[in-house]
Amino acid sequence: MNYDLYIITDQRISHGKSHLEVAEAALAGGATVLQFRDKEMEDSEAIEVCQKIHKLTKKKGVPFIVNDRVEIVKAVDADGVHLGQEDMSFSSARKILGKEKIIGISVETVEQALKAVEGEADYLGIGPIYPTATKPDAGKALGIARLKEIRESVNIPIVAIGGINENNLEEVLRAGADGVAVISAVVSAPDITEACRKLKNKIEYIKKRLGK
Ligand code: TZP
Ligand code: MG
Repeated sequence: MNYDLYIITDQRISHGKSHLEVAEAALAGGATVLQFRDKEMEDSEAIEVCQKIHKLTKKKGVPFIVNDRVEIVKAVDADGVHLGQEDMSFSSARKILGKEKIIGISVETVEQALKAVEGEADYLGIGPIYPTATKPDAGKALGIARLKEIRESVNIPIVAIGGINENNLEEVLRAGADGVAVISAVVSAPDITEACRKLKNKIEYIKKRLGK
C-alpha cells in the first residue's frame, strides 16, 4: 500500500466544500489514501456520503479509510478504520472488521507504537508532529526527534500528521515517515487538486533522492 499522500477530509475548514467534493478533488490530485473524518455527522448521512466517496476511491484504486467509526466501515465496506488511543480497542475493531480490513492507530510514544505493533496494526499515524489548529484536543507537538525514535522502534508503515505542508515535508520523510497525512494544507487550499499535485510531486522527488 502506498501511504505517500494520505488526505483526510474535513468539512469544517473546506470553505463550503462537502466531504465528497474534497475527496473528488484530492483523488484528482493524486491522493494515495483517503480518509473520511467527521465526528458530528449522523450515521445515516455519514453512510450515504461514505458510499459515494467509496465509489470514487474504488475507481482510482485508492484505499478508503474511515476515522473512528467502525460501524460505518462495516456499513459501506470501506477498506479500513483509523483509531485513536481513546477510540474502540484494536482487538474489538479487528473482531468486528475481520482480518482483511486495514486498521491504523494514532500513537504519540514508543510505548504506544510497540503496543500497536503487537496488536498487529497495519500502520501507525504519528502526531501532531508540528503545532496544528485542526485538532484542538491534540497534545502538544511531538517534534521530529520523536518521529525518528518511533521509526527506529517499529518496522510497519508510519504516516506523520499534524501541521505538515510543502515546507516541512522533507524533514518528516528524512526522519523516516513512509508518508504524510494532511488536512488543512490541502483541504483549506483554494485549489485542492493543485495542492495535492504539488505535494505529491515533491514527495516523489524527495523519496527518490533519499533512495526510498
Ligand atoms: N491528529 C493529529 S494532528 C491532526 C490529527 C487528526 C490534525 C492534522 O491536521 P493538519 O491541518 O494537517 O495539521
Ligand atoms: Mg479517533
